[in-house]
Amino acid sequence: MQLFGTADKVVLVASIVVVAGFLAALAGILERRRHGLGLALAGLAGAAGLTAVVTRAQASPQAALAPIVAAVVTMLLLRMLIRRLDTWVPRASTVDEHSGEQAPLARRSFLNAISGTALAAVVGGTVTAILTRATAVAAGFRSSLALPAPATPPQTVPAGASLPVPGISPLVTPNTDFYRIDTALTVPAIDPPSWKLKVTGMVEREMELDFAELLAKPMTERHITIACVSNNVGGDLIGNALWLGWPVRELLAMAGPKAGADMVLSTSNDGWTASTPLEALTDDRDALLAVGMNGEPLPLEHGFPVRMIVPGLYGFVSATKWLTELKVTRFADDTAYWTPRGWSDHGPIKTQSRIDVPRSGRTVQPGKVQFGGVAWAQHRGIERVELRVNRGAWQSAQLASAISTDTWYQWQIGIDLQPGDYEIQVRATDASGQPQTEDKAPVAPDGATGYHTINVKVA
Ligand SMILES: Nc1nc2c(c(=O)[nH]1)N[C@H]1C(S)=C(S)[C@@H](COP(=O)(O)O)O[C@H]1N2
Ligand SMILES: [Mo]
Repeated sequence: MQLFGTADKVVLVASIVVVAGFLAALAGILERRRHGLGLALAGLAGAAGLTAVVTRAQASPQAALAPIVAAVVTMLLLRMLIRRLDTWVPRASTVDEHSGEQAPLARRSFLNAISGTALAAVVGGTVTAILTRATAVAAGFRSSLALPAPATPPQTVPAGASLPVPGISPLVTPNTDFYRIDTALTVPAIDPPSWKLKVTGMVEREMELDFAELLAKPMTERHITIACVSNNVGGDLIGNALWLGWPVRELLAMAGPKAGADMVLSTSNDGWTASTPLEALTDDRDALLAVGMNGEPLPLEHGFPVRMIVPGLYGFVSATKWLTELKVTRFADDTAYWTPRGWSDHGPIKTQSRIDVPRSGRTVQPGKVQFGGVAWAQHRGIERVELRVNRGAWQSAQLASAISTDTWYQWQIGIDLQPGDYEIQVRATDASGQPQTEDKAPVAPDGATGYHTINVKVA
């Protein structure tokens, strides 16, 4: 989340492959030096893997099986391959100058062992695939799921909300283009019949809700723009979707929060947690227990079957995917996943704006240059967007009509530019009249600030 952004999983998996390859080579060399040494290394690696697996929040017996099977298979193969290799090419200490004639046969048996290894890898892979069929099961449930119609339909999207500017971010982000941020290495696979949401903690009545009960509730459908606190100024960790769900406030009203509670700690199936102010879940802003995204069931990677969506708050303090529990509590008593890792316990979204076109570094034609982009200040709304060229006077852009204050706004402006190099900056002002700050702040602990700045060459 901090270092590699959305590439973190690719980097992690690539490093695991490199480290595993290195360890395997090392085990081979050690085992060849001295029988037992390489086996010990394989055993150690297996034990490390087992520890990593069983200390995870959603540890299952099947999960523990993988590192054990892998370690045992590795040790058997290592022993067999080194024995074969020893008969083919005797180790230095036992070299017999006259055993050369044995080589072709020994060589064949070593090659057989290698193909045996390949076969074992295929069998192992198949077994793993069977063990991870849970994903296919969840995907199957998802594709046959019929979402209920909303009792409260979405706000109508005003005709002028989408501006005809080529290259501008679409007003509604398609699911396939929607940014994804989470700590899950493999996407949790939850089949709806086994899903349950618990309401616990400082409540009059603890509650439990299953998926069928949730789908039977009167649903609300709303466009809401969610954003990641790790989004750099000008970054793309933000998206706007049409979410279908049951307002969290209805469930909390049934449970009855006790006096003194000020936070809801939401937990996901994989143990990740978020701290959301109780107020944001009980006021009229339509914080949702979402089951639908842009007219479809939630995609697995966006939280299937149920996630939270809260207008106005960064995802890390509100948008829990694969949701399983809501604990009503106090900020003084409970801490969410990112808080001890250098991030805030509160995360209201900061007013921001972005230039989508032209892209920074582009060369454009002299004359009227078309600029366009998006601005957001969820739950407050945007009043004005302005651009300035080479730090000159601010010029007002045309601001498109809003779907609601909980979504981003498109803007556009044409500016006459003669040949030359230009620095262009954008700033938004929220509906309370507060302009976004020019002061640069990093993403941690509670969101980046500063003006999105691009450079264009006119020629
Ligand atoms: N279970 C779980 N939910 C999570 C997270 C996570 O790591 N695990 N990350 C959060 C963060 S930081 C963000 S910005 C949003 C992103 O939601 P998306 O991946 O659907 O865009 O999910 C939130 N929900
Ligand atoms: Mo995030």
